Amino acid sequence: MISEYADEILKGSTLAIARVITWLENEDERARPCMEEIYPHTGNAYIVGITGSPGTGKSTLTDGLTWQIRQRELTVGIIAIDPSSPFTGGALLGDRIRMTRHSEDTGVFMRSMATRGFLGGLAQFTQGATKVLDASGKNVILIETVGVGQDEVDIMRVADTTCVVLVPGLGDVIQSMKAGIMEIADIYVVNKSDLPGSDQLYSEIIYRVEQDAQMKNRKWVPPVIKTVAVEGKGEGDLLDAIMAHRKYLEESGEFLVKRRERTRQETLKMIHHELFRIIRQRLDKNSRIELMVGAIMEHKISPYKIVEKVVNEWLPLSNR
Ligand SMILES: Nc1nc2c(ncn2[C@@H]2O[C@H](COP(=O)(O)OP(=O)(O)OP(=O)(O)O)[C@@H](O)[C@H]2O)c(=O)[nH]1
Ligand SMILES: [Mg+2]
Repeated sequence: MISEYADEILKGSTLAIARVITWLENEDERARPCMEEIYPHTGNAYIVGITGSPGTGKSTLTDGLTWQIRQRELTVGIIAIDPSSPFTGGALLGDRIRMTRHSEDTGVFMRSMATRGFLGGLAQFTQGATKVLDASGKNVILIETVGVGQDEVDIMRVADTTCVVLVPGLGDVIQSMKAGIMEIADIYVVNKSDLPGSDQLYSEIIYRVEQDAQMKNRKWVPPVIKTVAVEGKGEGDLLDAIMAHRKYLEESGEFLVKRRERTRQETLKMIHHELFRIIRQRLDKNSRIELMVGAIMEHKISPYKIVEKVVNEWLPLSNR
């Protein structure tokens, strides 16, 4: 039964892909044996992250980029981490994307995923979903995520190439470029280049990028690509830039270094997650955690002592 799903995924069945991604989403235990079986068939897809503030046109760009990739006869998997933002609202986004021109194309799998009410770690879910799409034979996987917080930085670590989308008129560009963007951006996209202020934004980013590259002695200087996603303009250039970055990574050897580091982080996170899940389950039993919290609140015991006690139950000092 379970390996049937693995088989179906390897054959590219949309139904099986959707089912197992739902398992991952719900932290359903049925996902694990399936993931184990498909794992040997992963590692072939190229993973592209697309991030930026709400409403910058990420979904429109993803759609155009998908079209460009399909023109080159490659298949596409899309994971959109839906911000459930007040701008669009959770359900709407999914509906909108399903209505795009790719909905009939079997070479494209699209999954929109709400952050609201999500059980597990988002980054961990994204990693899993990416592996499912990878094993199903999708050549390129696009991950759309909103914002530039720590969550997004974690999600973007899954990507081989990360595109940061900026638009004129948001006003917080300099601020957001300081806040971690420069660490993750391999390519900058100035979308909505039809709007006033886009030339200025473009020059500003180039200036900052070059300054940063010089200061940190970067070998890859992120290119800045102008697009008008609503008119389908510039997306071919964007795809060329992504391919150029891929070539750079592969030729410099950074590709393997990057993927190795990712594998290390993923493995550590999985161990962390699983240990925590087990301990959490036990602590929830008989409301033990509530008793502990009560005792801490009454200052009968310190949280430090509790941590020591709990850890000692599972990993006695003599074993460490
Ligand atoms: N003028 C202009 N509008 C654009 C362009 N690209 C997208 N838009 C519009 O910007 C709005 C937001 O586009 P989306 O693609 O939904 O943006 P998003 O970044 O995915 O939004 P969230 O997922 O809600 O963060 C829509 O109304 C688009 O039509 C562009 O190049 N120029
Ligand atoms: Mg979107």
